[in-house]
Amino acid sequence: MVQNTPISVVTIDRFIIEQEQRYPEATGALSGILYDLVVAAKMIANKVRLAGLADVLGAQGTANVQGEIQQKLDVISNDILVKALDHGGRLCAMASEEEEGIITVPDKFQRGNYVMLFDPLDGSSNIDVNIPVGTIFSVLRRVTPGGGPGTVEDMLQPGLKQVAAGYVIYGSSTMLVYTTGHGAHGFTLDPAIGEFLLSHPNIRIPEHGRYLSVNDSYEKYWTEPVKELMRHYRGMNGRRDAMNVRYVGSLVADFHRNLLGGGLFAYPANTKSPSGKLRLLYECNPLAFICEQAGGAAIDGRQRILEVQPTELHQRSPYFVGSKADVEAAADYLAKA
Ligand code: AHM
Ligand code: MG
Repeated sequence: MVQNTPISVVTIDRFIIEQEQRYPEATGALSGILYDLVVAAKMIANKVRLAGLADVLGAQGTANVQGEIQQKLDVISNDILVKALDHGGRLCAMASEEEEGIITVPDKFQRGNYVMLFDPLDGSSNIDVNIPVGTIFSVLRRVTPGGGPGTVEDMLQPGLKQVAAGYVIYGSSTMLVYTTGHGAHGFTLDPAIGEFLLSHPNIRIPEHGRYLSVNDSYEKYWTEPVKELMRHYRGMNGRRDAMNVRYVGSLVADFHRNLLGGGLFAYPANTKSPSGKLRLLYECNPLAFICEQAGGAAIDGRQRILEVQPTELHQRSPYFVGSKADVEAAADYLAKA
């Protein structure tokens, strides 16, 4: 007899509405932002699927604010997100890893009380070789008064102030994982009907990790405490079993695997990059929010990521995120630095 796999009939729209109904004071603005984001995610997924066929591959020939070569799909994804989110009357500004300054909402549209920050297509250097990439987003309530354009001040808030955050992974399937502070929930895009369906409710990350994700080609630039910590994860100091090393080099892919299977992603500071590589506002904060909601943790080596007060839009941070016990080990070892 053929066993049918149960199919989720909980669409992401339904889930968002049901979450909103738990808060009678909710205005629906946050739900609206999430609906717009879902549309953008489907559009980006469609472009990513065509990579290799359509004329979207390869470098655009321009450099972004960090001096990195932008891929065409970076630019396309950025445009999709801005256009999907600028006119709904819920945001007063946006900020993107791909743009130097903030993106204001044009005067012709209403402005709302939220700001959104995003990395439109993280890991995009991997697209040419068909490796999963992702979109990462973070939503904050504005702190500046009035209904005028949002400002940088609205963006420079600690991650604890996020009201929603999430990511989309364009992998063997497209998944969207998000939180509004009530658990982390995952949805898989059913391409036949074009809907994200609830596939991973209330994700819990295992307490101890199986996987260690770190680029150890930087080992010679690590400090002694970081080297010691990595020996610990590899079971070389006899205090734990060796973790399996898995490094895709695409943050969303590495994070997603570790979130579901248990593990730690680390991008430590090193003598060549004293603040690491990843961006606090576009990458570290949103994934830290998700990870904490799933029972994990995230630090910059000294401090809980979500408590770091940002000072610059494109600020980088060392990053250790994943299973709680493994992040605690990082805190212990790095306290000796
Ligand atoms: P990007 O935002 O320019 O795509 O860079 C971020 C990516 C992450 O996806 C990944 O974890 C990291 O860079 C890999 O860096 P490295 O090659 O130094 O290990
Ligand atoms: Mg990025």
